[in-house]
Amino acid sequence: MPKIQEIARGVLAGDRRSIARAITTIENNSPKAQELIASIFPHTGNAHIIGLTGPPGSGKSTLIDKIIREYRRKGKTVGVIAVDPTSPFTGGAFLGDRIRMQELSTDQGVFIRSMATRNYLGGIAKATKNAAKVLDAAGKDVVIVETVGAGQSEVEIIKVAQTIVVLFAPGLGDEIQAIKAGIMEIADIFVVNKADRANADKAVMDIQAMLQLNNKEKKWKPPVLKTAALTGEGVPQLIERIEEHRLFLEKKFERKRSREKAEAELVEAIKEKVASSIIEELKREGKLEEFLQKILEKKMDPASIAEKLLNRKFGKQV
Ligand SMILES: Nc1nc2c(ncn2[C@@H]2O[C@H](COP(=O)(O)OP(=O)(O)OP(=O)(O)O)[C@@H](O)[C@H]2O)c(=O)[nH]1
Ligand SMILES: [Mg+2]
Repeated sequence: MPKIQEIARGVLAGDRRSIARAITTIENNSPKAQELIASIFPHTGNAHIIGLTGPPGSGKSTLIDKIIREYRRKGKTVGVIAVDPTSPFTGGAFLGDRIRMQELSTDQGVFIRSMATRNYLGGIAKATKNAAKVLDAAGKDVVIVETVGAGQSEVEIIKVAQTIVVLFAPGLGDEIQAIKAGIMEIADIFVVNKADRANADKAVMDIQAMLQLNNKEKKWKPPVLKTAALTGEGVPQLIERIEEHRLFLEKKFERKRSREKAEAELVEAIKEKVASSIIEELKREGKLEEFLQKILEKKMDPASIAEKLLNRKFGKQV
């Protein structure tokens, strides 16, 4: 592996191998990852980051394939991060994605990468965010993050996006119920895919009914669109709405959203740094087990221990 600064320079030049190496560095979460992010960070903030989530099999990958082609037709470059919950070696869907996307992977304006959730144990949201930063710094105009909309961790992952697209397929009524918590509130655009199937209109109406209950006071009214990803029908309209949302953010909310995002990122970074430095210290002193034992024996609660440790580290004023 070349040095981090070399990788960073390669990323900024849009070099594919450097981008791949940068993301691998992030996946390994070594101290080098931070050095890398620090050096590319000033060059981020130009890409439009789109999150696309939905139940398994709703057609996310098929749709992304068509979205990429549409953006390419418009002369825009695209990066994709597919956060895949299945093993990269046995997952059928992943294999399908691979074959479909292989054709696109010879296009220099496209970069596609799968990241398997099992490797991260909770850190996947951070890894995804940083991988998106790499593609942003590499000059991609659009970065798409694909996740399977299932639980809280997916909500965390998808929050890295500026525009969140939630995909459904007709007849997946139960899934609509299952993922509606959390995801429904943060969706900017709803898509009912497989519009070629019966019940597509019913699914559109179901979502619209749900939105009427939820979104009364929002300035951006999430549209509900239909697509047929296999044929590409409805994709240009979807891109139009995504662009509209981007302009909406730029005009009205971007500063606020970015500020909130900056704050959330800072809080996250502080938490991580403080926690790991205290835990490392306890490990070095051989005291970690002692404190864990206190919790297990109900002699002290975790919050009180945390306070004690913070006081010790920073003095009483904390
Ligand atoms: N009839 C119909 N089938 C579709 C459409 N879009 C996708 N499919 C099919 O639905 C299946 C799942 O598509 P994928 O794109 O792999 O779905 P996904 O949401 O990425 O799936 P996971 O990544 O496994 O969660 C495939 O067999 C697709 O060919 C569509 O518009 N109409
Ligand atoms: Mg997929």
